[in-house]
Amino acid sequence: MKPDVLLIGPFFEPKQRELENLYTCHRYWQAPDKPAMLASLVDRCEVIVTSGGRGVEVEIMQVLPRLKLVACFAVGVDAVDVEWCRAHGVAVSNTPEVLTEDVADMALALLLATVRRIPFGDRFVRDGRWLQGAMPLTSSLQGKRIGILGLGRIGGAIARRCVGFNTEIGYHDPRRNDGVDYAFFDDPVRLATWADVLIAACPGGSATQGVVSREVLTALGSQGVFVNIARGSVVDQEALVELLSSGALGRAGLDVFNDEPRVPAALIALENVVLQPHQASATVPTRTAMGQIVLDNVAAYFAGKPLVTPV
Ligand code: 8YV
Repeated sequence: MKPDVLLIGPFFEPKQRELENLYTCHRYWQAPDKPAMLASLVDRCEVIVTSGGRGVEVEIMQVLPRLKLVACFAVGVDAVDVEWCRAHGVAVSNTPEVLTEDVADMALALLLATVRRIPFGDRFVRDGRWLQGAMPLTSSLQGKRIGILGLGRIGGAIARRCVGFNTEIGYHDPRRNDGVDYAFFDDPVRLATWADVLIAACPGGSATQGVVSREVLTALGSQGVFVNIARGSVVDQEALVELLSSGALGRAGLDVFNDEPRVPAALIALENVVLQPHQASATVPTRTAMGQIVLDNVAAYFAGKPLVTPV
């Protein structure tokens, strides 16, 4: 008898298939009668697997008294109530490190695409407008001040790349890092006032909800660039759209949004933004490695061994 696993939503298909070969997986998102599926698992489901975007509701976890592990296909576990899990003896695992470099690459890709107007230039060539004259000049990244919000693994990898682009680096983080010589700012508004570019690289969740506030975006200013590869929740999205529309904020490169995959029409209409559909970790090698970590954590749990990457 293979152990049961409740799969809340789909994840990287080849690794999901491996999981489904090893365990009796119950596809929650496809269940026509979800309460009936949960009821059938009450006395036997010890493991939930879910993606970062989907997470899992407390209402689901609390009907599974034997639940012991929520294995998350993501580094960010803000869609899982980790406090609730802790209080109820449920471990949570994530997929750190393997995605750091790809996510940092996306931050730089969005930054360059935004500052140098790469999508605009691409359309300019395709639409035949080059034949009528040269594309307008863009601003430059050279010598700019980059403010990084959250100097964890991903923020650190972004900073290392920014050094190679001849920029100056500052950061705000709850913890000052004495191992680096980037300028530290004890407050996001002060960081944004100093910076030409603000990159959000902090975790999502209640602690960072709206940390990129209207005040922060206003401080970044009409020539400022905002890049978000963190979570939509870290920014006041309404203020972001408003300030980009009025020109009070210069440009933005966004991989993440509130209420994905829905992106406000007002944002889509803007020419001064570059948009991505939450793609930062979405490469085949990284998603393969993330999926393997999910499998390793589930295997460790059923083997009675310590989890590979507990949160
Ligand atoms: C994934 C992510 O896109 O790891 C994270 O926290 O945001 C991404 O890698 C997503 O969570 C996969 O479901």
